[in-house]
Amino acid sequence: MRNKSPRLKLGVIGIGKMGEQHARNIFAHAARAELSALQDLDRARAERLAADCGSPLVFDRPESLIESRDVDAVLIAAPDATHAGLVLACIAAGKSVLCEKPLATDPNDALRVIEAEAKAGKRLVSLGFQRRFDPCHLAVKELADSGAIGRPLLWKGVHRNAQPPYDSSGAFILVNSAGHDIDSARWLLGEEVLEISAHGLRSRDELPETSRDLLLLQMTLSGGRLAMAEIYMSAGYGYEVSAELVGQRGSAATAQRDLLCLRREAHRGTPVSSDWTAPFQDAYLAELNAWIDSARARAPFPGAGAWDGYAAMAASAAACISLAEGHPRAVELVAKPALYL
Ligand code: ISE
Repeated sequence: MRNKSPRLKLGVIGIGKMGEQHARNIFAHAARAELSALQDLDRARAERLAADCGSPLVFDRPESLIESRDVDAVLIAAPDATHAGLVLACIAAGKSVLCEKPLATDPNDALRVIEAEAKAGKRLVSLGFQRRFDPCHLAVKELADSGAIGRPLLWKGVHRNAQPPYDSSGAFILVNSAGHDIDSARWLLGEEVLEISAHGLRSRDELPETSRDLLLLQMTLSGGRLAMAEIYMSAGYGYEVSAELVGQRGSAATAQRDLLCLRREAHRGTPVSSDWTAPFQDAYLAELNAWIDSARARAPFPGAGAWDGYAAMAASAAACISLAEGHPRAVELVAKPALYL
């Protein structure tokens, strides 16, 4: 039976691939919330989605959606460069916000967000690092936290897209996509990234000269532990993400949740989707409902917050410098405000 208390009215800003998935998830799966507003630069696109999702209000400007009395909380899935400004507007309006990664495209903009949230004195900002809600990643964390592999020493990650989402430059990939891997290492090891090095290559001649669509990150963390990630945006065969914690007595790695094994023409194996949202649909739903419940209860969100978005952005920015200059780069973080301790 539906909870009698009023459902949270959610507005979604930006209805590209991820924003549309979030809007449809709210409409179809959010038990304690309703899709009340949409905004996109392409109004016709917003109106088509609205017609599919219970006819929520459609706004021309994101600020109008944020300020609307018909919106209690905001989900931001607009282009990366708009995230920090829109999050600041949500903080100013006193509204909970789930911002898709990255929090910002520059560490100073991310810093402005944590300063504004700290000044507001309440945790309004949540980040869309959905791997923290993925059952496989959660199983790895639970096993490692139990001591079953001894002290975790090394985080290893693989992040492969079938093809670059928008841009194959190293800087774009490090800011747009690598934040997931940096956050996964920080979260699973429970430490900050102190130093990062990035190396990259262009995987194929048909990509622009500036492409660095295959990247290797190496990180040293605050407790002396290590992390490394392969980030390959032109893997071709499909989309795959994995994480492994290597400990003193063993390792714990995410498994691929395969639905079937295909046997055909002397081949036996499992199909791999090229759609980067498909493997994480469970995680997106868990993240969404956890955010809704935290916003309704004005309780801390169990996933990533503004500090995590800032820390990931600071590491991404240092990785961009490392990639350009060819040597490891220190990750500079401000002292953590009391709000995040
Ligand atoms: C995309 O923006 C995402 O957020 C996906 O989770 C990530 O795996 C992909 O590489 C990004 O382009």
